[in-house]
Amino acid sequence: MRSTFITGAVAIAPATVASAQEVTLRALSAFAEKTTYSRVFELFIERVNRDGKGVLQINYIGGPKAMPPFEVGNALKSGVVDLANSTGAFYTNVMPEADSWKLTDLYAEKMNAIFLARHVDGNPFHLYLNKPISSPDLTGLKIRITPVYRDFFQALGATVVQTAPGEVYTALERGVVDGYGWPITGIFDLGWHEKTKYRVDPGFYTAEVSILVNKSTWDRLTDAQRDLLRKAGEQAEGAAVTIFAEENAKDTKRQADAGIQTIKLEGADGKLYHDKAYEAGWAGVIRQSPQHGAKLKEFFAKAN
Ligand code: 173
Repeated sequence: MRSTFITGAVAIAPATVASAQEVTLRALSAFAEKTTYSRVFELFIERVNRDGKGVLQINYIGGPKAMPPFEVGNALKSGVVDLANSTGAFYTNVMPEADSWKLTDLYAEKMNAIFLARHVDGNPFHLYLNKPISSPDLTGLKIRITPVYRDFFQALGATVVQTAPGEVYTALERGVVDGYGWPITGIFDLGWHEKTKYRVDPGFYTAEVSILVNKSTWDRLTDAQRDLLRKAGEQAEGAAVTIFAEENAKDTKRQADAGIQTIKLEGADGKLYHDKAYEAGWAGVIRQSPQHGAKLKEFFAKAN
């Protein structure tokens, strides 16, 4: 039997996987509980637990209070947890290619994971600032990042500081950073609007948050148990574009109402900003994964 794993304040007991009878899987979210990027996952868990009596139940351990987001990838890989709600940017330590997403084969090969469902889509990232800019030049600015933004913001001259979402508020409050990268939705969840003066438009890329299952766990499940997870996953994935179209509009208005001003990079500046995002983004993917990066660009870059 695996030993109990202790992380932060929470002791995580090993899963009981016995094929034919009800199985209980342990789940973590890399995002704070009940916030924008955990909500669909929490609904997914409710659905599985409601429909899965006698088949499969999920024990939701929680968010970053239970484990720091950048450690969740390893916890999933090793089977310390069976399911994880996370985004590629949080597990590039385990799988560098995750930053460019959607490589179902690589998930099994590199992370011992099954990519169950992407429940965030059509959700652009933005740069948020406390100091104004008048062109796509971030020279002299310190910006909070994850791997998602690193190459782009560095290409624009920024000094970058990687933090988990849970540290953004304090970093802003103490002036450790002058701004941060984050999608269009969710800045109200952790109170960042209080410390944010500007949002830079246009947005760039699209955020990805997904439910992953440890592959060894997956292989031990019965067809009925897998089916339950697949169905709940499909439901979550199917709803993503519609949910985020609404959420994006809602939070854009809420930001304006909260007094966050929009810095619109238009014309040549807007084009340069957009083009740099993709150019620097792809250069970064290819640098981090010489083996798969170029191929990924072939598959994905058309959409840009
Ligand atoms: O900014 C982040 O922490 C990050 O990379 C991310 C990715 C997807 C959704 C929200 C945030």
